[in-house]
Amino acid sequence: MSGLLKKLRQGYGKKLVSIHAWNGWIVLLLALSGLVLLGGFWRGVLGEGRVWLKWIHIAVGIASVLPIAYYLVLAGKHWKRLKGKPKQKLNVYIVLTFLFGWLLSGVILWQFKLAGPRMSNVALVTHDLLTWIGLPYIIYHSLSRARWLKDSNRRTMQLPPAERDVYHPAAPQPLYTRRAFIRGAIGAGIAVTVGPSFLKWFGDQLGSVGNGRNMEQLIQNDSNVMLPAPEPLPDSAPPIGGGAQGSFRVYTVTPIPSFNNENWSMRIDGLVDKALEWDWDTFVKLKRTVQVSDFHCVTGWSVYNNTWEGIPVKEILALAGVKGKAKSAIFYSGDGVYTSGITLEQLAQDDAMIAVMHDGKPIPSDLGGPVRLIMPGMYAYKSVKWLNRIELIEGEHIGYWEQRGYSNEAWV
Ligand SMILES: Nc1nc2c(c(=O)[nH]1)N[C@H]1C(S)=C(S)[C@@H](COP(=O)(O)O)O[C@H]1N2
Ligand SMILES: [Mo]
Repeated sequence: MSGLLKKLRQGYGKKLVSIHAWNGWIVLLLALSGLVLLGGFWRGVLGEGRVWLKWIHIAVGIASVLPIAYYLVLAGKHWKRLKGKPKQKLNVYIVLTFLFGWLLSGVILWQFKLAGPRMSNVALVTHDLLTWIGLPYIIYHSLSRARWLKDSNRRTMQLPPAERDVYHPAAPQPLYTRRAFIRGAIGAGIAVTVGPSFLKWFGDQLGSVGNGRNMEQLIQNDSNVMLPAPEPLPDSAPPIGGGAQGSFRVYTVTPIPSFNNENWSMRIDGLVDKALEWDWDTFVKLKRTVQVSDFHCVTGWSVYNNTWEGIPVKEILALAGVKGKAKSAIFYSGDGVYTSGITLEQLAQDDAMIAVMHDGKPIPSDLGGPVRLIMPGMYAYKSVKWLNRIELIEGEHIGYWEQRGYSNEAWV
């Protein structure tokens, strides 16, 4: 072992440089893939590619252990060389903290099923937070140390390169070097570019912790006009769940559709005794029930204690009468694109619900209102938003995300 360590440590200066370069490329790759995975815009564009990209991100993330471990082997010597350079030491600590934090939270997100929803939630927020702070830091770090900047500094200082780090009482000390100015400009540029999105993200996180401010915004933003508004049952207002905890991330693969009494309807057809269709007037009169359940997205976030009010899927199936041949149902979204398939066996769950209200209020358009499917036992990609049709079929249906790599069995 010590023989190997010795070998690894030989010529460490060059090795440090190459570790630094490798690490830089890995961070760049992870940053690009990570930002694309995060961005709502790319969800729709990428489709199936998103699942691939996620695996690339995970694989590169795991591979990032190698340069970190190699650095740790050389760290002792590096540390000696940094003697008397507290700023550079601090930089090493900061970068290592980010790398370890990303790695640890990333592994939890990768193994979210083992970690459970609460751990994954914390890991996701940590991963995002580290990215918001760490990425600008690293961009600043690499830009402000780029060779062209060093060269420009040398010209400013008018000192031979070998002496530029030496305290030199005779040399004039300019108040603002050209390098300091360019660094300041880079820092300001990054702050202006990243700042607003960071503040928005940060606000969303705060809103999700306490008073559900986030939800109020979603309700204000509601572009549906469904009349009459559904009257909440006593169990919904106030919600027996005590109010949802956490915030929904608005996911959609299409522009968000808007509905009103004219363009909205609900239908059940396929292998049923009689196909049925409701307009809003008749649909709001169907008997509803209330349930409290948690909502888990497969990407790691959850919203707890949702009080949903709606029609149990069972009741709708019973109204139409399911033919013996039928094995599963396709749930269609009014966005015209999104679907998900669920077997009748799975739909026998009491809590499978066609939801009309959340915490005593109509479901806003961003969250899939006026009507969305809720399958509390399953990951939320089964919970089709803007639900407008149920079709009973003989076989199995592979839905939108299921075609793109998500498991058709989605039990949490
Ligand atoms: N029509 C439609 N339904 C959908 C989706 C979608 O993109 N379009 N995304 C699914 C996924 S992956 C999740 S996690 C939840 C998110 O629900 P929310 O946007 O209300 O938070 O909706 C599910 N239902
Ligand atoms: Mo999801």
